[in-house]
Order: sequence, then C-alpha cells, then structure tokens
Amino acid sequence: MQAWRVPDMSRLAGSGGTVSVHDTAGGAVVAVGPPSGTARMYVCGITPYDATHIGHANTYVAFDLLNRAWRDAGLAVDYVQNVTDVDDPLLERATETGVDWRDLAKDQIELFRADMATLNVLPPDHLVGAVESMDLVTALIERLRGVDGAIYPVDDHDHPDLYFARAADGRFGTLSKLGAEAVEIFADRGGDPDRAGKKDPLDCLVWRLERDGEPSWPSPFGPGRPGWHIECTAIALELLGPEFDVQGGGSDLIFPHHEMCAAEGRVATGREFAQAYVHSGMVALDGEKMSKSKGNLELVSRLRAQGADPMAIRLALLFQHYRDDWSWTPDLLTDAEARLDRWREAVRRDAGVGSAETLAEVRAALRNDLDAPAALAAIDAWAGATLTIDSDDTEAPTLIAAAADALLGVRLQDDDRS
Ligand code: 5CA
Ligand code: ZN
Repeated sequence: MQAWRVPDMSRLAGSGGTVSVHDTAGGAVVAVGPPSGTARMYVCGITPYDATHIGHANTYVAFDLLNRAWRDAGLAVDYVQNVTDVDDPLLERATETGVDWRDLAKDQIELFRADMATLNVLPPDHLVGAVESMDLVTALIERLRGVDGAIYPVDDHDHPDLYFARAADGRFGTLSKLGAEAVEIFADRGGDPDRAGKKDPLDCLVWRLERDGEPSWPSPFGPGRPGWHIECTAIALELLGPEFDVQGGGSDLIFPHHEMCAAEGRVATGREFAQAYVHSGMVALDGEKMSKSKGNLELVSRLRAQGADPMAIRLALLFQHYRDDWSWTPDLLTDAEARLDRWREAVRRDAGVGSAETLAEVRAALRNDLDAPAALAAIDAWAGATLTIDSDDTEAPTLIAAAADALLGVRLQDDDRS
C-alpha cells in the first residue's frame, strides 16, 4: 500500500482567511474552524461489511477538501473518523457468508484504507472502532443516566434494553427539521419506531442487552452491545470535546444519525455537540442511491482493477459539487481522464501562463463551500491557455501542479502510483 502523503502547502503561501461550508442545522453557508490553532472535525466512517463504493469515496473526498482547505488557511486539523465495526448489517452479512464478523470487518477496513490511499484522501488522525471504544460508550451512557429521564429500560421483560429519550433534549429536531415523516425515515435507516415498550417511537437504542449468538461486552447495565448513534457521540466527545467544529457525513445521516448524536451530546454535556453539521450529497447508480444493502454499487477497487487512474476517479468526483445528489456513469470517468491528460500535459510544459490568478480562484472556490467544480474550471482555463498561448512563466506549471495536489488532492507530476 502506498504511504500517506501530507500536502506541502508552504509553496502556495495561502495562510489566513476563512473556510466556509454549508451547515445543515442553520441552513446557511458559515465560516468553520477557529481563527488560528486547530480545527476539529468528526466524519462518520464506514460500516465495514462491503467494499468502498463511489458514494463513500465521494463523501470522504468532500471532507478531504475541507481538511486541505483548513490546512491551506494555516490551521492544524484534528480529524477523527469512526469505524462501525459492530452493528446489525455487519453481523447479518457475516452470518450470511459464514465468516467471522471480526475477520469481515478487518478485511473491509484494510480495503477501505487502501482505496482511500489510492484516491489521495488524507487519513484521519484517529480512526476509531466501536469495539475498542466500549468503555467510552458505557461511560457516556452512565453519564446520561445521571440526567433525569434521559435513559430508560424499554418495557420488555426478556430484554429491557436501554433507550435514549429524545424528549430529554429540548433542541431535538432542529437539525433535520422533520415532521411526522421522521418515523418512517427512522424505520428505513436502522431505527425501531414500532418496538413495544418505548416511550416515544423516535427514542433510540443505546445499549442492546446480550442475545444468543451475538457478540457482547460487559457493562454496568449488563452484557450487551451499543446502539449505533451512541458510538459516534462517545468517540467524538472523547477525542474532540463538545462544540467541535464540524460533524460530517453523507446526507443520509442527517436523520436519524446526526440528530441523535447531537441530542445525546447536548444532554450529556449541556453544550452544543458540533458547531456545524455538514453533509455531502448522495451518489446514485441506475437511478437509485448506491447502497451496500441494495447492491447497486460501483466500487473504487473494481474501477482500479479495470485500469482506471485513481486521480481520474478523484477528478470525476470533484467535477460534482459535494452537496449535489448525482448519478455515476462511465462517461464521467472518460471525461475525467481527458481532463487529467490535459492538465498533465500543461504542467509538463517548461513554462505556462501566469498562475497567481488561477491559484487565487482555486483557493477562493474551495473556501466558498468547497466549490470543486469552480476550482476545476479555473485550472481548465489555465491549462487551455498554457497549451495554446506562447508563455514564459517558468514557475507556473510547478505551482499549478502543487496547487492541484495540495488543495484538490489531484497528483499531476510525480506518477508514483502503486
Ligand atoms: N458507519 C456509519 C456511519 S457512523 C455509516 O453510515 N456507514 S456507511 O458505510 O453506510 O457509510 C459511510 C459514509 O458514506 C457515510 O458518511 C454515508 O453517509 C456515506 N454514504 C453512504 N452511501 C452513500 C452514497 N450513495 N453517496 C454518498 N455518500 C454515501
Ligand atoms: Zn456516525
């Protein structure tokens, strides 16, 4: 596997300035990150039961742009990502295929890391599994139990699992702003609105007591395993603290996942969970959201095996605005390959047209809600001019290549792909 590379921003001299992204809670593009020091970002990671598809890649490339834009603005970034390495879909897939759930998770995590590396996605500083976070999860549930009415055992004699009462959070709903349709969405996305014995259909599971044949961990409330949302709440609060800068993920996580995380976090700490909630759009294939459960997938590893240049895959993703929903088609890759060839040809020239304006445009586009399509258009214009106009700026090709690498994560010059 190729080593991770941290981009060298120093030659671009872009320190200072703010980075803005769209906050789902406030419904507006807002400045994110502190004026100086360290920006703190939590992005929801994979459930490792199947290979990385283009939808996942799109989401992690989007937050990679934010990571790079912050660094370019002179900030350090503390980036945390979880791995949902124990949950219903993973356990179900392991049972169906007759493999140990731990082996399935381990293999898929390795594949994910390799896929991300080939796409030049900077790794998070902490990649944290649920399995290694059981103490954090149980400590958070204990803390929530200390808040009147926040946690209760469901009224079920055989399995009095623990639930988080959404009524404990006065701001529940302010992220997704859903009405009655929330119940159906909750059911579609792993929730259990119809479970008997709950106080409210939207209360969410935090501790599932041991069942036959399921893995379990000891806890003060009996052996069991965590619900999904509490895992991310616990990991984020431990590693980043409350009011961290950005919680991110695909828009399928706005509800219930991020709504629940935010509610649990607020009730536990009395403070806002994240300062901004940022969501990437959904990628579809053949008209339907790409998803492991439906099986309509285009895999990064398959495209690679078919000979696709990973930088072209990345460019195909960057051609879409991160907040848009869009459909993957093979043409996107063909177009991206042509763009990559053009850019590579231009940066191989001994001289090009001046780069200062292009650099400013690329930087401004990315700092304005990660507008990668506008950044691509700026480099397209530079490459087009460089390839057609006699020019004498000998620094320009190197600077543009450095900017494409550092800001967009698109490697043009050193062709050292594995
Ligand atoms: N483990 C949880 C998050 S804690 C989870 O949602 N895992 S996942 O493997 O299903 O998705 C990983 C990330 O990819 C999430 O941020 C999710 O929002 C995003 N994602 C999943 N499907 C798509 C898609 N079709 N298009 C864009 N992003 C997607
Ligand atoms: Zn999550």
